[in-house]
Amino acid sequence: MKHLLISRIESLYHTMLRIRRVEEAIAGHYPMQEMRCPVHLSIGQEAVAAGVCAALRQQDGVFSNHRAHAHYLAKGGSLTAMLAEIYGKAEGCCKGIGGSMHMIDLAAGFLGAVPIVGATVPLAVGAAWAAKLRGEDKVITVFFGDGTFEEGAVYESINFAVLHRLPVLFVCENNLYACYTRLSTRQPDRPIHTVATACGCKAVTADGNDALAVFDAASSAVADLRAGGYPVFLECSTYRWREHCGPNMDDDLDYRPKTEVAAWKAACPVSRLAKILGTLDEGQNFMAHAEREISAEINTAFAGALAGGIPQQTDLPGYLYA
Ligand SMILES: Cc1ncc(C[n+]2csc(CCOP(=O)(O)OP(=O)(O)O)c2C)c(N)n1
Ligand SMILES: [Mg+2]
Repeated sequence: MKHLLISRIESLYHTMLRIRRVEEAIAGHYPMQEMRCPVHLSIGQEAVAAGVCAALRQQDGVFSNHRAHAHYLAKGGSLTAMLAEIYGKAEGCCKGIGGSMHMIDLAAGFLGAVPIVGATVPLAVGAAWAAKLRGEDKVITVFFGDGTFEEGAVYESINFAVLHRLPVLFVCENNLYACYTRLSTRQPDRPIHTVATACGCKAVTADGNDALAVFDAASSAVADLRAGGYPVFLECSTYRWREHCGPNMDDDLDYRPKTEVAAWKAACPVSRLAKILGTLDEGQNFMAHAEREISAEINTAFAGALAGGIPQQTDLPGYLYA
């Protein structure tokens, strides 16, 4: 039992550290202006992607949104194909014509990311409906932000999923902001998950900076879904560290209280598990090894992505429905 818990902590730590280092590397390369698409980084929010995806199987499907890198990587999407996509290379996961906000890796069960806020929620419900009709043993997860609750399709989707008892895990990453606007000035004063409960959807919450807590909540939700129960809504509280869109910090803009930013940084999800690992025999070795391994992987993946070619204009009609 103890061994299982340690290997779970190691695996969650590794997933989060990998996401953190990949996104830091993206932020580092961005000023070179070779990445010609916007990037929305999840630094600070890694525990949600890591905890939820650790509760899923390869054949389970995941949908994401504009802030997609963490979900894609946690679900097992190819790092080189993701970087190639961000660099606009033909070898990218969307042939280099989608960019950071259009990620897909069907082999990993990462069914897609779309930047239109709320757009993947109905897609996930449709995928779950298809899975149910086909008798497939899979659950569909969709990650979205607190801002998604300002889109009507989300309410309709939850209603439909409850009505048809579809195997959907709705994961709301409540990071308190949509761009520069605080939740309290955009939505009524009520916990977001109560909207799901009002639609008859089972709802649970988790500390979104605690990967173990997210994993536990997601695991029991997924167990319910697999048993043929109702869809489940999981609200995770978390916080974005960098600017809404782009590689930089934007604390100078003063739209977030400095004390709030500092408190959330002190609750860093990666350091949280590092503290636990630091108390274990071999924990320091594990972390040092993970750093080296991830650094080597990132260097290789950047080199591979940069070596790719650019998409040809003549290929464009091949991706259009006429
Ligand atoms: C329908 C639609 N409206 C507006 C936008 C512009 N936009 C992009 S991201 C975003 C904020 C999303 O906030 P949230 O859902 O909380 O996700 P977060 O960025 O915090 O992860 C907005 C308004 C959009 N992409 N789609
Ligand atoms: Mg948000």
